[in-house]
Amino acid sequence: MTDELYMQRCLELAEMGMGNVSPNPMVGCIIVNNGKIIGEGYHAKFGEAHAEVNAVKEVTDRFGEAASALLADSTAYVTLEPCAHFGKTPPCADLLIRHQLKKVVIGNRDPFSDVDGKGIEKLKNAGINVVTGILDEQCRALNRRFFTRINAQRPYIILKWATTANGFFAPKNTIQQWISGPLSKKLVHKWRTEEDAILIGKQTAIADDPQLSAREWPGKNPIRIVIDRNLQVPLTAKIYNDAAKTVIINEIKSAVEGNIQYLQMEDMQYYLPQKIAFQLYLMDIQSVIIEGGANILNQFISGGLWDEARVFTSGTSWEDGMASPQVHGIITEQYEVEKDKLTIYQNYSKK
Ligand code: AOF
Ligand code: ZN
Repeated sequence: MTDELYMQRCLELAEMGMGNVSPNPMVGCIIVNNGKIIGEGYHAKFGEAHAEVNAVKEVTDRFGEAASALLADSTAYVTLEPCAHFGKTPPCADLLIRHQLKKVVIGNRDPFSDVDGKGIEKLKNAGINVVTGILDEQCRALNRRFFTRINAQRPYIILKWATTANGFFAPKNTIQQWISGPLSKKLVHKWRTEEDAILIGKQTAIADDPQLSAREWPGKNPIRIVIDRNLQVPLTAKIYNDAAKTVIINEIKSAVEGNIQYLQMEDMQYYLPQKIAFQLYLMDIQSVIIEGGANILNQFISGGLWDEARVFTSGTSWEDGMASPQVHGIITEQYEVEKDKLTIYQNYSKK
């Protein structure tokens, strides 16, 4: 039980890297000596120190000369197997071995091929007591984007839309009206800060003329991706006229013009979701939130190419409109956001 409690703390720390470490995983680490946490760390920024390095550093900073004896008598808890490779930083397994930690308790094995058990093996060969699989499921859930990218060679795909109480997604033949309330909008902006990319189709780009930013929540903006096969979104659209980067996937041209990257894709009428998913994987995009329109959402749903669907249902009903997408999955969360009901589905075929 104590192992689980300590791992829970590591998970909290890991989560602090959310939005800043992709395509790396979020990782948290603590060093425990004689029942006391003496150092904590997490992977805070892509390309910078790993969690274990920061946790060990806190111990050496706090305890000076006494640190080496303390570390040699301590247990390290870490949400992910310590790395074994020389990447942007030297191997964390070597660091723990050098400081002669007595025991290392791990959440998940790292699926990345340069590590994938080699970190655990290094620790064991050095005589360190290694325990694995503590809060395995929770650690995997936290890094579901990282695991999906490595195991399925595609980003983690989140679908998001709002529907009226009677199942309409958008009005027919008029501009889009906001269906969900202001707090739901804020929540969506928070979600945008958590993902690498946001994706919409041509219809939504034209009808809503959205900015696709996270302006109502502190954090970074995702890369904007627009699917516009024949380049029909007018150059007056907001996304073409601000400082942020946009990638336009289309059949006509490949070019970079200011902040716009045109990315050419062949035969977009066939296997579009699969092609987009692989293209985003190649771009190191680990997660994407797809916010419409119904056509794009339905293509990803019918292709089975989604992981989570986040659906707002408002209290209002419309007389007519375009039908909302529908998804079948495991409902994992359902709650009220002001007057809206939020339902989160997981794709059960992936379990
Ligand atoms: C750890 N602790 O905190 C993290 C790990 O390019 P690099 O050098 O930053 O290495 C990235 C890989 O290292 C990443 O794909 C994953 O396998 C592992 N991440 N490992 O021991 C950490 N963030
Ligand atoms: Zn590492």
